[in-house]
Amino acid sequence: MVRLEEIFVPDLGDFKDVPVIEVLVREGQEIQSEDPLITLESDKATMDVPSPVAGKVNDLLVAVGDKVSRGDLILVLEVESTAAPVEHEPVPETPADEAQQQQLELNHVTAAAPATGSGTAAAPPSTTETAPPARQAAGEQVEVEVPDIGDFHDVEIIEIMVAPGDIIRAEDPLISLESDKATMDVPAPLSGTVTALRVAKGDRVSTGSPILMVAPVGAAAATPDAEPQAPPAPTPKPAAAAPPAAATPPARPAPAPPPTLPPAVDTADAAKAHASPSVRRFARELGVDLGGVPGSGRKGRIVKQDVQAFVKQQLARPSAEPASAAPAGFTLPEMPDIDFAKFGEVTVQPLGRIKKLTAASLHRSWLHVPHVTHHDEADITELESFRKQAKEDAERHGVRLTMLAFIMKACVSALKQFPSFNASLETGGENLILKRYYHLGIAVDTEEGLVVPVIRDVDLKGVLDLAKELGEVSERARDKKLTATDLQGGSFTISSLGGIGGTAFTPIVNAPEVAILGVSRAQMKPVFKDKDFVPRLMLPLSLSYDHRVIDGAEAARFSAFLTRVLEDARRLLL
Ligand code: CAO
Repeated sequence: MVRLEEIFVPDLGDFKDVPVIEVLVREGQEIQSEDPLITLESDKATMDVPSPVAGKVNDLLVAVGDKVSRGDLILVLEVESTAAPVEHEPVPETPADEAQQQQLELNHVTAAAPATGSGTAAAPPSTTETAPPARQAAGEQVEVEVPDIGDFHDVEIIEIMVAPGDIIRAEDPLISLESDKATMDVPAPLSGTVTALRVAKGDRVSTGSPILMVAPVGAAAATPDAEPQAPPAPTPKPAAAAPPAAATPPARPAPAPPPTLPPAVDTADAAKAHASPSVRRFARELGVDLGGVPGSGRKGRIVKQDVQAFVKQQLARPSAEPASAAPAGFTLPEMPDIDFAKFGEVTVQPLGRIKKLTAASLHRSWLHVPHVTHHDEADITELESFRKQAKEDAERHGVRLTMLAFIMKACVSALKQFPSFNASLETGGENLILKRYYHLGIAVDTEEGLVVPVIRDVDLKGVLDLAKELGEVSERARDKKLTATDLQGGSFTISSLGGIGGTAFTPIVNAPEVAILGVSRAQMKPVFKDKDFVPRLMLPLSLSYDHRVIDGAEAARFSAFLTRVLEDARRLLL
């Protein structure tokens, strides 16, 4: 048995004729208590109107653009007749659909008071949504903290998705953190209104750092003259799910991945876009960068329909249109989901955590960085004969002296000569950040996948010390003993496949670095020298670079310099 409940606009304080900027439900949809029904936007605040009861939308009576005031009918809900009775508030007379009135008994229920900024009504505080890491603070507010992010410390906040006055729902992303290896969103542990931010973009946070204050649903933004309203049925919410850690073997069990959030579409323009958390989430689900979506709401606010229209427009584009003509930030259409078992036997092998994190970070670099790879060869005949002589001596000291240690030193010489290769592009593309340190990332192949530990201060260390550290760090990588610190702070990366084989490849820049050196297997080759072909040991080098920062000619000069240093090891002493 069901009964029908009419849901009215609750007390909006002094506000009247407030435009509906979003309708968040449709007819036939099952909704839960507290689900937002519509979003209103006054001159002063944006407010979601939540449902006071669970049920199925029977009749939707408002549309985007309508103007509503207290007591206006929003929709009619089919509610289980066994559902707990809801506190009623007297509402102005509003005729419901007469035919329905004849069929079923109608109850009048006012939606829970929206949590808003100043000047609106508020409901009694709810204490049901204070699960960690949201901590109950003074009065009715809750402090939300960074959840357990594993071994990561001082992780940079690259985006703040909410502002004071925003109404958020549990699981809405609050902030984005970026470590060297991963971007992770911190979701809201509860629904409510953001009352204050405790962080700013660019701040660095760790597990337990305060992020913001929230007035939980039903407890928000009380004003001295506020009238109490019937709160929605309390629904305990889970604690914020911990975001994934970066590609480092965990010293303790890995934190749970974020619930269902797709990867962030995190451009600077998206961060600036004027949109509610629910619209941001909707855009994320579709992979749309809000930075490219024109807003039709007041003051250019982006509403859900704008995102839908944007997607339709993109899908309608002729397929022959070049990708470069796409608006900035629009992400690629999804690949079709194919059932390969239709064509033959298959085995499904789950990807490990490192593989998944590496995939995300490589894909991000590939999409953000315009790559060019410059190929070259260095004559390392002399250097290799020197290495062989020194190798035995090194072995007596327990050190395996491979060519890579020399290549690291040679790279530092080249980076000093060409500082723009030891740099990062500032977000926004206005400045280049030149690094005065020489911390080299070394790609290490492990059973779990690729990891890139960083060897620090390569300029200050000798070749033997570097060879020793290289051996230790690659062993720790393979034994899953790297710490988060081992993976951070690189300024340039080397990926050497020389021990395996190959003549050339195109390494992907380890963004936000701007260049990476790929090393393939050295080979004896006939080289024309002084009117004769002579056998020389040639080392193939593949330098990939960010073309926004480095020109082709600069890359060719860097590469030529590097090969000269490798050809004459004495230059390493300079
Ligand atoms: N040409 C010829 N021989 C080479 C060589 C080269 N360019 N580089 C290494 N070798 C030789 C070494 O000298 C060593 O031989 P000896 O034992 O006779 O001295 C042998 O190959 C094995 O070397 P290695 O690979 O174990 O050691 P390394 O210091 O050269 O490299 C490391 C260390 C950790 C970089 C490497 O083991 C590794 O993991 N490489 C894979 C990196 C990777 O996966 N990159 C792809 C990333 S996608 O862009």
